[in-house]
Amino acid sequence: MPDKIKKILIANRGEIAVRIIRGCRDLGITSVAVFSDCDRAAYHVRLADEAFHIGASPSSESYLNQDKIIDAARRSGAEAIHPGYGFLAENAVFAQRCADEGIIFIGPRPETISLLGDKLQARAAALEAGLPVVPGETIEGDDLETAISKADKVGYPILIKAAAGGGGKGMRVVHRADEFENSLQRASSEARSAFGDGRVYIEKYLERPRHIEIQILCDQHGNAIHLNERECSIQRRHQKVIEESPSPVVTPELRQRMGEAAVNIALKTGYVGAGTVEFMVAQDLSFYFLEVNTRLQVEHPVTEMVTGVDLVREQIAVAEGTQLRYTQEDIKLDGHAIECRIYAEDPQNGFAPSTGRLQHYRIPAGPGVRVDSGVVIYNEIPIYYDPMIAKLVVWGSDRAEAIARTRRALQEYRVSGLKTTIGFHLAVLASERFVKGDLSTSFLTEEYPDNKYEILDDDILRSAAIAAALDKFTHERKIALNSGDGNRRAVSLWRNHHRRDRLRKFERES
Ligand code: MV4
Repeated sequence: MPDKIKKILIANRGEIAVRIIRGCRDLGITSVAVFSDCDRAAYHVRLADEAFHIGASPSSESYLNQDKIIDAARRSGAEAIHPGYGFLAENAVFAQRCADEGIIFIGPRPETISLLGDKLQARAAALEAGLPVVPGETIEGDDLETAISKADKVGYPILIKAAAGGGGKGMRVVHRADEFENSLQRASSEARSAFGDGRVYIEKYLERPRHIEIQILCDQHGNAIHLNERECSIQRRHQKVIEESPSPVVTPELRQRMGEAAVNIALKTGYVGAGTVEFMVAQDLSFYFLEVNTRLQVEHPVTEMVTGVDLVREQIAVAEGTQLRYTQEDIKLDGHAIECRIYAEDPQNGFAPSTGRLQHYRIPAGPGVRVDSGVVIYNEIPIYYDPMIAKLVVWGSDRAEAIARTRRALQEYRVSGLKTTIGFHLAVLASERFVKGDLSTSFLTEEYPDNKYEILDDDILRSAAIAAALDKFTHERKIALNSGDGNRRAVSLWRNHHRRDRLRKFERES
Protein backbone atom coordinates (compact mmCIF):
# COMPACT_ATOMS: atom_id res chain seq x y z
CA MET A 1 0.00 0.00 0.00
CA PRO A 2 1.31 3.46 -0.90
CA ASP A 3 1.79 6.06 1.85
CA LYS A 4 -1.32 7.93 2.92
CA ILE A 5 -1.29 11.72 2.65
CA LYS A 6 -1.64 13.18 6.16
CA LYS A 7 -1.74 16.91 5.47
CA ILE A 8 -3.00 18.90 2.46
CA LEU A 9 -2.63 22.59 1.70
CA ILE A 10 -5.60 24.00 -0.19
CA ALA A 11 -4.37 26.68 -2.60
CA ASN A 12 -7.76 28.30 -3.03
CA ARG A 13 -10.58 30.20 -1.29
CA GLY A 14 -14.38 30.32 -1.16
CA GLU A 15 -16.73 27.40 -1.58
CA ILE A 16 -14.22 25.09 -3.28
CA ALA A 17 -11.69 25.50 -0.45
CA VAL A 18 -14.52 24.71 1.98
CA ARG A 19 -15.48 21.62 -0.09
CA ILE A 20 -11.90 20.31 -0.07
CA ILE A 21 -11.41 21.01 3.65
CA ARG A 22 -14.57 18.99 4.36
CA GLY A 23 -13.22 16.15 2.19
CA CYS A 24 -9.97 16.20 4.16
CA ARG A 25 -11.83 16.10 7.46
CA ASP A 26 -13.86 13.06 6.29
CA LEU A 27 -10.57 11.26 5.59
CA GLY A 28 -8.79 12.30 8.80
CA ILE A 29 -6.37 14.45 6.79
CA THR A 30 -5.16 17.73 8.34
CA SER A 31 -6.18 20.71 6.21
CA VAL A 32 -4.13 23.87 5.71
CA ALA A 33 -5.85 27.00 4.40
CA VAL A 34 -4.12 29.99 2.85
CA PHE A 35 -5.60 33.47 2.88
CA SER A 36 -5.10 37.00 1.59
CA ASP A 37 -5.61 40.23 3.56
CA CYS A 38 -9.33 40.53 2.87
CA ASP A 39 -9.92 36.82 3.56
CA ARG A 40 -8.63 36.93 7.15
CA ALA A 41 -12.12 36.10 8.50
CA ALA A 42 -13.27 33.98 5.53
CA TYR A 43 -15.18 30.77 6.10
CA HIS A 44 -12.48 28.52 4.59
CA VAL A 45 -9.97 29.93 7.10
CA ARG A 46 -12.30 29.26 10.03
CA LEU A 47 -12.96 25.67 8.93
CA ALA A 48 -9.38 24.58 8.23
CA ASP A 49 -7.13 23.01 10.87
CA GLU A 50 -4.36 25.53 10.11
CA ALA A 51 -4.15 28.74 8.09
CA PHE A 52 -1.31 30.76 6.58
CA HIS A 53 -1.43 34.37 5.44
CA ILE A 54 0.03 34.61 1.93
CA GLY A 55 -0.25 38.26 0.95
CA ALA A 56 -2.31 41.22 -0.15
CA SER A 57 -5.85 40.93 -1.52
CA PRO A 58 -5.20 41.00 -5.29
CA SER A 59 -4.88 37.36 -6.40
CA SER A 60 -1.59 38.09 -8.17
CA GLU A 61 -0.12 38.77 -4.72
CA SER A 62 -1.78 35.87 -2.90
CA TYR A 63 -3.69 32.96 -4.49
CA LEU A 64 -1.61 33.20 -7.67
CA ASN A 65 1.69 33.75 -5.87
CA GLN A 66 3.51 30.45 -6.33
CA ASP A 67 6.41 31.35 -4.00
CA LYS A 68 4.09 32.20 -1.12
CA ILE A 69 2.04 29.04 -1.57
CA ILE A 70 5.03 26.74 -1.82
CA ASP A 71 6.52 28.46 1.22
CA ALA A 72 3.30 27.94 3.22
CA ALA A 73 3.29 24.27 2.21
CA ARG A 74 6.92 23.93 3.39
CA ARG A 75 6.27 25.65 6.71
CA SER A 76 3.10 23.66 7.40
CA GLY A 77 4.65 20.32 6.49
CA ALA A 78 1.86 19.52 3.99
CA GLU A 79 2.83 16.66 1.66
CA ALA A 80 0.30 17.69 -1.00
CA ILE A 81 -1.37 20.74 -2.52
CA HIS A 82 -4.95 20.71 -3.80
CA PRO A 83 -5.38 23.63 -6.23
CA GLY A 84 -9.22 23.59 -6.48
CA TYR A 85 -10.37 25.29 -9.70
CA GLY A 86 -9.20 28.59 -11.20
CA PHE A 87 -6.04 30.26 -9.82
CA LEU A 88 -3.18 27.71 -10.21
CA ALA A 89 -5.31 24.65 -11.00
CA GLU A 90 -4.33 24.39 -14.67
CA ASN A 91 -0.88 25.91 -14.43
CA ALA A 92 1.68 23.37 -15.69
CA VAL A 93 4.58 25.47 -14.36
CA PHE A 94 3.13 25.33 -10.86
CA ALA A 95 2.46 21.58 -11.08
CA GLN A 96 6.08 21.05 -12.16
CA ARG A 97 7.31 23.30 -9.38
CA CYS A 98 5.43 21.21 -6.80
CA ALA A 99 7.03 18.06 -8.23
CA ASP A 100 10.50 19.67 -8.05
CA GLU A 101 9.88 20.58 -4.42
CA GLY A 102 8.77 17.05 -3.57
CA ILE A 103 5.17 18.15 -2.98
CA ILE A 104 2.31 16.12 -4.48
CA PHE A 105 0.20 18.27 -6.84
CA ILE A 106 -3.33 16.85 -6.69
CA GLY A 107 -4.05 16.85 -10.42
CA PRO A 108 -2.69 15.52 -13.71
CA ARG A 109 1.03 15.45 -14.57
CA PRO A 110 2.48 18.82 -15.74
CA GLU A 111 3.02 17.43 -19.26
CA THR A 112 -0.67 16.53 -19.53
CA ILE A 113 -1.81 19.94 -18.25
CA SER A 114 0.41 21.66 -20.78
CA LEU A 115 -0.62 19.42 -23.70
CA LEU A 116 -4.36 19.73 -23.05
CA GLY A 117 -4.04 23.46 -22.30
CA ASP A 118 -3.00 23.96 -25.91
CA LYS A 119 -6.26 23.56 -27.83
CA LEU A 120 -4.44 22.66 -31.07
CA GLN A 121 -2.52 19.83 -29.38
CA ALA A 122 -5.68 18.72 -27.57
CA ARG A 123 -7.57 18.62 -30.89
CA ALA A 124 -4.77 16.58 -32.44
CA ALA A 125 -4.79 14.15 -29.48
CA ALA A 126 -8.58 13.79 -29.80
CA LEU A 127 -8.25 12.99 -33.52
CA GLU A 128 -5.54 10.40 -32.80
CA ALA A 129 -7.71 8.81 -30.13
CA GLY A 130 -10.56 8.53 -32.66
CA LEU A 131 -12.88 11.14 -31.12
CA PRO A 132 -15.26 13.05 -33.38
CA VAL A 133 -13.96 16.62 -33.79
CA VAL A 134 -15.62 19.53 -35.59
CA PRO A 135 -14.33 19.84 -39.19
CA GLY A 136 -11.46 22.32 -39.04
CA GLU A 137 -7.97 23.28 -40.11
CA THR A 138 -4.78 24.66 -38.61
CA ILE A 139 -3.65 27.82 -40.40
CA GLU A 140 -0.37 28.40 -38.53
CA GLY A 141 2.28 29.79 -40.89
CA ASP A 142 -0.15 29.94 -43.83
CA ASP A 143 -0.33 33.00 -46.05
CA LEU A 144 -3.71 34.71 -46.31
CA GLU A 145 -4.62 33.02 -49.61
CA THR A 146 -4.01 29.51 -48.24
CA ALA A 147 -5.93 30.30 -45.05
CA ILE A 148 -8.90 31.62 -47.06
CA SER A 149 -8.99 28.54 -49.26
CA LYS A 150 -8.92 26.35 -46.13
CA ALA A 151 -11.86 28.36 -44.74
CA ASP A 152 -13.74 27.82 -48.02
CA LYS A 153 -13.08 24.10 -47.74
CA VAL A 154 -14.43 23.99 -44.15
CA GLY A 155 -17.43 26.03 -45.28
CA TYR A 156 -19.02 29.14 -43.74
CA PRO A 157 -19.98 30.06 -41.11
CA ILE A 158 -16.60 29.31 -39.51
CA LEU A 159 -15.27 30.02 -36.03
CA ILE A 160 -11.75 31.29 -35.44
CA LYS A 161 -10.37 30.00 -32.13
CA ALA A 162 -7.22 30.74 -30.15
CA ALA A 163 -4.81 27.83 -29.60
CA ALA A 164 -4.15 29.09 -26.07
CA GLY A 165 -7.83 29.91 -25.52
CA GLY A 166 -10.68 28.02 -23.97
CA GLY A 167 -13.67 29.31 -22.12
CA GLY A 168 -14.63 31.34 -25.17
CA LYS A 169 -11.85 33.93 -25.08
CA GLY A 170 -10.46 35.05 -28.45
CA MET A 171 -13.22 33.41 -30.53
CA ARG A 172 -14.72 34.98 -33.66
CA VAL A 173 -17.54 33.84 -35.93
CA VAL A 174 -17.00 34.55 -39.63
CA HIS A 175 -20.03 34.40 -41.93
CA ARG A 176 -18.50 35.29 -45.30
CA ALA A 177 -15.14 35.06 -47.05
CA ASP A 178 -14.84 38.85 -47.31
CA GLU A 179 -14.90 39.13 -43.48
CA PHE A 180 -12.17 36.54 -43.04
CA GLU A 181 -9.02 38.66 -43.18
CA ASN A 182 -10.31 41.27 -40.76
CA SER A 183 -11.62 38.68 -38.27
CA LEU A 184 -8.39 36.71 -38.45
CA GLN A 185 -6.33 39.77 -37.53
CA ARG A 186 -8.64 40.72 -34.67
CA ALA A 187 -8.80 37.19 -33.26
CA SER A 188 -5.05 36.78 -33.46
CA SER A 189 -4.19 40.09 -31.80
CA GLU A 190 -6.86 39.48 -29.12
CA ALA A 191 -5.27 36.08 -28.43
CA ARG A 192 -1.78 37.59 -28.34
CA SER A 193 -2.75 40.21 -25.76
CA ALA A 194 -4.87 37.81 -23.67
CA PHE A 195 -2.56 34.74 -23.68
CA GLY A 196 0.75 35.98 -25.10
CA ASP A 197 0.17 33.50 -27.93
CA GLY A 198 -1.45 34.67 -31.16
CA ARG A 199 -1.85 31.22 -32.78
CA VAL A 200 -5.38 30.56 -34.02
CA TYR A 201 -7.17 27.79 -35.96
CA ILE A 202 -10.51 27.50 -37.71
CA GLU A 203 -13.52 25.23 -37.23
CA LYS A 204 -16.93 24.87 -38.81
CA TYR A 205 -19.29 26.95 -36.64
CA LEU A 206 -22.07 24.91 -35.02
CA GLU A 207 -25.26 26.89 -34.30
CA ARG A 208 -27.02 26.58 -30.93
CA PRO A 209 -25.13 23.52 -29.67
CA ARG A 210 -25.67 21.94 -26.30
CA HIS A 211 -22.70 21.84 -23.97
CA ILE A 212 -22.41 18.38 -22.48
CA GLU A 213 -19.33 17.18 -20.65
CA ILE A 214 -18.10 13.84 -19.31
CA GLN A 215 -16.47 13.46 -15.88
CA ILE A 216 -13.44 11.18 -15.98
CA LEU A 217 -11.32 9.60 -13.25
CA CYS A 218 -7.96 7.93 -13.89
CA ASP A 219 -5.31 6.39 -11.64
CA GLN A 220 -1.54 6.14 -12.07
CA HIS A 221 -1.80 2.51 -13.19
CA GLY A 222 -3.55 3.00 -16.53
CA ASN A 223 -7.13 2.56 -15.27
CA ALA A 224 -9.64 5.11 -16.55
CA ILE A 225 -13.40 5.38 -16.07
CA HIS A 226 -16.11 7.94 -16.77
CA LEU A 227 -18.83 9.10 -14.38
CA ASN A 228 -21.59 10.04 -16.83
CA GLU A 229 -22.37 13.44 -18.29
CA ARG A 230 -23.31 16.89 -17.07
CA GLU A 231 -25.50 19.15 -19.18
CA CYS A 232 -24.13 22.71 -18.88
CA SER A 233 -25.99 24.50 -21.68
CA ILE A 234 -27.49 27.19 -19.42
CA GLN A 235 -24.69 29.74 -19.41
CA ARG A 236 -24.22 33.42 -20.03
CA ARG A 237 -21.06 34.89 -21.50
CA HIS A 238 -19.27 31.55 -21.11
CA GLN A 239 -20.15 31.46 -17.40
CA LYS A 240 -22.20 28.41 -16.50
CA VAL A 241 -25.35 29.24 -14.54
CA ILE A 242 -27.22 25.93 -14.12
CA GLU A 243 -25.84 22.41 -14.59
CA GLU A 244 -27.54 19.05 -14.31
CA SER A 245 -26.92 15.33 -14.54
CA PRO A 246 -28.08 13.37 -16.42
CA SER A 247 -28.71 15.49 -19.52
CA PRO A 248 -32.37 15.50 -20.58
CA VAL A 249 -31.32 14.36 -24.10
CA VAL A 250 -28.62 11.78 -23.45
CA THR A 251 -29.76 8.17 -23.91
CA PRO A 252 -27.90 5.21 -22.37
CA GLU A 253 -26.48 4.47 -25.80
CA LEU A 254 -25.22 8.04 -26.37
CA ARG A 255 -23.85 8.12 -22.80
CA GLN A 256 -21.84 5.00 -23.50
CA ARG A 257 -20.42 6.37 -26.76
CA MET A 258 -19.52 9.76 -25.25
CA GLY A 259 -18.12 8.07 -22.15
CA GLU A 260 -15.93 5.77 -24.25
CA ALA A 261 -14.69 8.74 -26.28
CA ALA A 262 -13.76 10.58 -23.07
CA VAL A 263 -11.93 7.55 -21.68
CA ASN A 264 -10.07 7.15 -24.98
CA ILE A 265 -8.55 10.63 -24.93
CA ALA A 266 -7.68 10.13 -21.25
CA LEU A 267 -5.80 6.92 -22.07
CA LYS A 268 -4.12 8.52 -25.11
CA THR A 269 -2.76 11.42 -23.02
CA GLY A 270 -1.79 9.40 -19.94
CA TYR A 271 -4.31 11.33 -17.87
CA VAL A 272 -4.12 11.02 -14.06
CA GLY A 273 -6.78 12.26 -11.63
CA ALA A 274 -10.23 13.79 -12.10
CA GLY A 275 -10.93 15.68 -15.32
CA THR A 276 -13.66 16.76 -17.69
CA VAL A 277 -13.96 16.14 -21.41
CA GLU A 278 -16.19 18.80 -22.98
CA PHE A 279 -18.34 18.12 -26.01
CA MET A 280 -20.74 20.08 -28.13
CA VAL A 281 -23.89 18.18 -29.01
CA ALA A 282 -25.81 19.25 -32.12
CA GLN A 283 -29.61 19.21 -32.52
CA ASP A 284 -29.36 15.80 -34.26
CA LEU A 285 -27.42 14.51 -31.21
CA SER A 286 -24.13 14.18 -33.08
CA PHE A 287 -21.33 15.11 -30.69
CA TYR A 288 -17.94 16.77 -31.13
CA PHE A 289 -14.89 17.05 -28.87
CA LEU A 290 -14.25 20.57 -27.57
CA GLU A 291 -11.54 20.51 -24.90
CA VAL A 292 -10.35 18.82 -21.70
CA ASN A 293 -10.43 20.63 -18.36
CA THR A 294 -7.61 19.27 -16.22
CA ARG A 295 -9.16 20.14 -12.87
CA LEU A 296 -11.99 19.47 -10.45
CA GLN A 297 -14.87 21.55 -11.81
CA VAL A 298 -17.32 23.89 -10.13
CA GLU A 299 -20.20 21.59 -11.14
CA HIS A 300 -18.64 18.34 -9.82
CA PRO A 301 -21.31 17.96 -7.07
CA VAL A 302 -24.09 17.06 -9.53
CA THR A 303 -22.00 14.04 -10.53
CA GLU A 304 -21.40 13.20 -6.87
CA MET A 305 -25.15 13.31 -6.20
CA VAL A 306 -26.14 10.88 -8.97
CA THR A 307 -23.17 8.49 -8.75
CA GLY A 308 -22.51 8.53 -4.99
CA VAL A 309 -18.79 8.96 -5.72
CA ASP A 310 -16.87 11.50 -3.59
CA LEU A 311 -14.65 13.05 -6.28
CA VAL A 312 -12.33 14.83 -3.84
CA ARG A 313 -11.74 11.56 -1.97
CA GLU A 314 -10.92 9.81 -5.24
CA GLN A 315 -8.58 12.64 -6.33
CA ILE A 316 -6.65 12.22 -3.09
CA ALA A 317 -6.58 8.41 -3.41
CA VAL A 318 -5.26 8.62 -6.97
CA ALA A 319 -2.62 11.18 -5.88
CA GLU A 320 -1.49 8.74 -3.16
CA GLY A 321 -0.96 6.17 -5.91
CA THR A 322 -3.73 3.70 -5.09
CA GLN A 323 -5.68 1.84 -7.77
CA LEU A 324 -9.17 3.12 -8.66
CA ARG A 325 -11.67 1.51 -6.32
CA TYR A 326 -14.37 1.59 -9.02
CA THR A 327 -14.63 -0.19 -12.34
CA GLN A 328 -16.88 1.22 -15.10
CA GLU A 329 -19.60 -1.28 -14.12
CA ASP A 330 -19.64 0.09 -10.55
CA ILE A 331 -20.67 3.56 -11.72
CA LYS A 332 -24.40 3.97 -11.30
CA LEU A 333 -26.73 6.76 -12.32
CA ASP A 334 -29.34 7.27 -9.64
CA GLY A 335 -31.98 10.00 -10.00
CA HIS A 336 -31.31 13.55 -11.14
CA ALA A 337 -29.27 16.46 -9.77
CA ILE A 338 -29.37 20.19 -10.56
CA GLU A 339 -26.88 22.86 -9.54
CA CYS A 340 -27.64 26.59 -9.39
CA ARG A 341 -24.63 28.85 -9.07
CA ILE A 342 -25.46 31.67 -6.66
CA TYR A 343 -23.54 34.76 -7.73
CA ALA A 344 -23.31 38.05 -5.83
CA GLU A 345 -24.52 39.87 -8.95
CA ASP A 346 -27.49 42.05 -9.74
CA PRO A 347 -29.51 40.50 -12.57
CA GLN A 348 -31.66 43.65 -12.79
CA ASN A 349 -28.54 45.64 -13.53
CA GLY A 350 -26.75 43.64 -16.21
CA PHE A 351 -25.40 41.13 -13.68
CA ALA A 352 -23.04 43.73 -12.24
CA PRO A 353 -21.02 42.37 -9.29
CA SER A 354 -22.69 43.24 -6.00
CA THR A 355 -20.24 43.72 -3.16
CA GLY A 356 -20.89 44.45 0.47
CA ARG A 357 -21.76 42.69 3.68
CA LEU A 358 -24.17 39.79 4.14
CA GLN A 359 -26.59 41.42 6.60
CA HIS A 360 -28.61 38.28 6.61
CA TYR A 361 -27.82 34.87 5.16
CA ARG A 362 -29.82 31.71 5.71
CA ILE A 363 -29.31 28.70 3.50
CA PRO A 364 -31.92 26.10 2.55
CA ALA A 365 -31.93 22.49 3.72
CA GLY A 366 -34.29 19.52 3.59
CA PRO A 367 -34.67 16.44 1.38
CA GLY A 368 -32.16 16.29 -1.46
CA VAL A 369 -30.53 19.65 -0.71
CA ARG A 370 -26.77 20.28 -0.55
CA VAL A 371 -25.40 23.81 -0.28
CA ASP A 372 -21.69 24.34 -0.93
CA SER A 373 -21.31 27.86 0.41
CA GLY A 374 -18.10 29.83 0.69
CA VAL A 375 -19.59 32.44 2.95
CA VAL A 376 -21.50 32.77 6.23
CA ILE A 377 -23.69 35.51 7.69
CA TYR A 378 -21.98 38.91 8.23
CA ASN A 379 -19.17 38.06 5.77
CA GLU A 380 -18.00 40.85 3.51
CA ILE A 381 -17.88 39.90 -0.19
CA PRO A 382 -14.59 41.20 -1.55
CA ILE A 383 -14.24 42.83 -4.95
CA TYR A 384 -11.05 40.98 -5.78
CA TYR A 385 -12.34 37.53 -6.70
CA ASP A 386 -15.05 35.60 -8.53
CA PRO A 387 -18.51 36.73 -7.37
CA MET A 388 -19.85 33.18 -6.94
CA ILE A 389 -20.73 32.82 -3.24
CA ALA A 390 -22.42 29.42 -3.15
CA LYS A 391 -23.79 26.50 -5.11
CA LEU A 392 -27.20 25.03 -4.47
CA VAL A 393 -27.15 21.38 -5.52
CA VAL A 394 -30.40 19.43 -5.38
CA TRP A 395 -31.16 15.76 -5.92
CA GLY A 396 -34.52 14.23 -6.89
CA SER A 397 -35.56 10.75 -7.97
CA ASP A 398 -36.28 12.18 -11.43
CA ARG A 399 -35.90 15.54 -13.22
CA ALA A 400 -39.36 16.79 -12.23
CA GLU A 401 -38.71 16.13 -8.55
CA ALA A 402 -35.26 17.71 -8.78
CA ILE A 403 -36.81 20.86 -10.32
CA ALA A 404 -39.56 21.04 -7.68
CA ARG A 405 -37.05 20.65 -4.84
CA THR A 406 -34.68 23.21 -6.39
CA ARG A 407 -37.51 25.76 -6.52
CA ARG A 408 -38.42 24.99 -2.91
CA ALA A 409 -34.79 25.42 -1.85
CA LEU A 410 -34.34 28.67 -3.80
CA GLN A 411 -37.42 30.06 -2.07
CA GLU A 412 -36.01 29.11 1.31
CA TYR A 413 -32.83 31.10 0.73
CA ARG A 414 -32.71 34.38 2.65
CA VAL A 415 -30.06 36.92 1.67
CA SER A 416 -29.89 40.61 2.40
CA GLY A 417 -27.21 43.23 2.08
CA LEU A 418 -26.31 41.98 -1.40
CA LYS A 419 -27.96 41.32 -4.73
CA THR A 420 -27.85 37.69 -5.87
CA THR A 421 -28.92 35.57 -8.83
CA ILE A 422 -31.43 33.54 -6.74
CA GLY A 423 -34.50 35.27 -8.25
CA PHE A 424 -33.08 34.77 -11.72
CA HIS A 425 -32.73 31.02 -11.09
CA LEU A 426 -36.37 30.91 -9.98
CA ALA A 427 -37.45 32.57 -13.22
CA VAL A 428 -35.42 30.11 -15.33
CA LEU A 429 -36.73 27.10 -13.42
CA ALA A 430 -40.30 28.32 -13.92
CA SER A 431 -39.88 28.65 -17.68
CA GLU A 432 -41.71 26.14 -19.83
CA ARG A 433 -38.69 25.67 -22.05
CA PHE A 434 -36.40 24.72 -19.15
CA VAL A 435 -38.98 22.32 -17.73
CA LYS A 436 -39.25 20.66 -21.16
CA GLY A 437 -35.46 20.29 -21.23
CA ASP A 438 -35.23 22.20 -24.51
CA LEU A 439 -31.75 23.60 -23.81
CA SER A 440 -28.90 25.09 -25.83
CA THR A 441 -25.99 27.43 -25.21
CA SER A 442 -28.22 30.19 -26.65
CA PHE A 443 -30.99 29.53 -24.08
CA LEU A 444 -30.45 32.62 -21.93
CA THR A 445 -29.96 35.12 -24.79
CA GLU A 446 -33.04 33.73 -26.51
CA GLU A 447 -35.27 33.65 -23.41
CA TYR A 448 -34.01 36.87 -21.82
CA PRO A 449 -32.85 39.03 -24.76
CA ASP A 450 -32.38 42.20 -22.70
CA ASN A 451 -31.56 40.48 -19.42
CA LYS A 452 -35.22 41.19 -18.63
CA TYR A 453 -36.95 38.66 -16.45
CA GLU A 454 -39.77 38.63 -13.95
CA ILE A 455 -39.48 37.54 -10.37
CA LEU A 456 -42.50 35.30 -10.30
CA ASP A 457 -42.46 34.50 -6.67
CA ASP A 458 -44.29 36.34 -3.90
CA ASP A 459 -42.11 34.64 -1.33
CA ILE A 460 -39.05 36.44 -2.58
CA LEU A 461 -40.82 39.79 -2.40
CA ARG A 462 -42.03 38.98 1.10
CA SER A 463 -38.54 38.05 2.21
CA ALA A 464 -37.21 41.27 0.73
CA ALA A 465 -39.70 43.21 2.88
CA ILE A 466 -38.60 41.30 5.98
CA ALA A 467 -34.97 41.87 5.11
CA ALA A 468 -35.61 45.60 4.72
CA ALA A 469 -37.26 45.71 8.16
CA LEU A 470 -34.28 43.88 9.65
CA ASP A 471 -31.87 46.29 8.02
CA LYS A 472 -33.79 49.19 9.49
CA PHE A 473 -33.63 47.61 12.94
CA THR A 474 -29.88 47.00 12.65
CA HIS A 475 -29.37 50.57 11.53
CA GLU A 476 -31.39 52.00 14.46
CA ARG A 477 -29.47 49.85 16.89
CA LYS A 478 -26.18 51.10 15.48
CA ILE A 479 -27.29 54.72 15.94
CA ALA A 480 -28.36 53.94 19.50
CA LEU A 481 -25.02 52.34 20.29
CA ASN A 482 -23.20 55.40 19.00
CA SER A 483 -25.23 57.88 21.06
CA GLY A 484 -24.20 59.03 24.58
CA ASP A 485 -26.23 56.59 26.65
CA GLY A 486 -25.77 53.98 23.95
CA ASN A 487 -26.05 50.91 26.11
CA ARG A 488 -29.33 51.78 27.74
CA ARG A 489 -30.91 52.83 24.43
CA ALA A 490 -29.66 49.67 22.73
CA VAL A 491 -30.95 47.42 25.45
CA SER A 492 -34.36 49.01 25.44
CA LEU A 493 -34.51 48.77 21.65
CA TRP A 494 -33.60 45.13 21.92
CA ARG A 495 -36.20 44.55 24.64
CA ASN A 496 -38.90 46.29 22.64
CA HIS A 497 -38.01 44.21 19.64
CA HIS A 498 -38.56 41.04 21.61
CA ARG A 499 -41.70 42.39 23.24
CA ARG A 500 -43.11 43.02 19.77
CA ASP A 501 -42.11 39.51 18.87
CA ARG A 502 -43.91 38.02 21.91
CA LEU A 503 -46.95 40.10 21.12
CA ARG A 504 -47.02 38.70 17.60
CA LYS A 505 -46.71 35.17 18.91
CA PHE A 506 -49.58 35.85 21.28
CA GLU A 507 -51.71 37.11 18.42
CA ARG A 508 -50.95 33.97 16.45
CA GLU A 509 -51.84 31.66 19.31
CA SER A 510 -55.09 33.36 20.23
C1 MV4 B 1 -17.68 26.29 -30.74
C2 MV4 B 1 -19.02 26.72 -30.93
C3 MV4 B 1 -19.58 26.49 -32.16
N1 MV4 B 1 -18.88 25.89 -33.13
N2 MV4 B 1 -17.02 25.69 -31.74
C4 MV4 B 1 -17.09 28.27 -26.43
C5 MV4 B 1 -16.10 28.00 -25.38
C6 MV4 B 1 -15.11 27.05 -25.94
N3 MV4 B 1 -14.93 25.99 -25.00
C7 MV4 B 1 -15.70 26.57 -27.23
N4 MV4 B 1 -16.91 27.29 -27.44
C8 MV4 B 1 -17.67 27.10 -28.56
N5 MV4 B 1 -17.05 26.47 -29.59
C9 MV4 B 1 -17.63 25.50 -32.91
N6 MV4 B 1 -16.95 24.91 -33.91
C10 MV4 B 1 -19.68 27.33 -29.88
C11 MV4 B 1 -19.01 27.52 -28.69
C12 MV4 B 1 -19.77 28.15 -27.66
C13 MV4 B 1 -20.03 27.49 -26.46
C14 MV4 B 1 -19.54 26.21 -26.18
C15 MV4 B 1 -19.79 25.58 -24.98
C16 MV4 B 1 -20.55 26.23 -24.03
C17 MV4 B 1 -21.04 27.48 -24.25
C18 MV4 B 1 -20.78 28.13 -25.46
C19 MV4 B 1 -21.28 29.42 -25.69
C20 MV4 B 1 -21.03 30.03 -26.87
C21 MV4 B 1 -20.26 29.41 -27.84
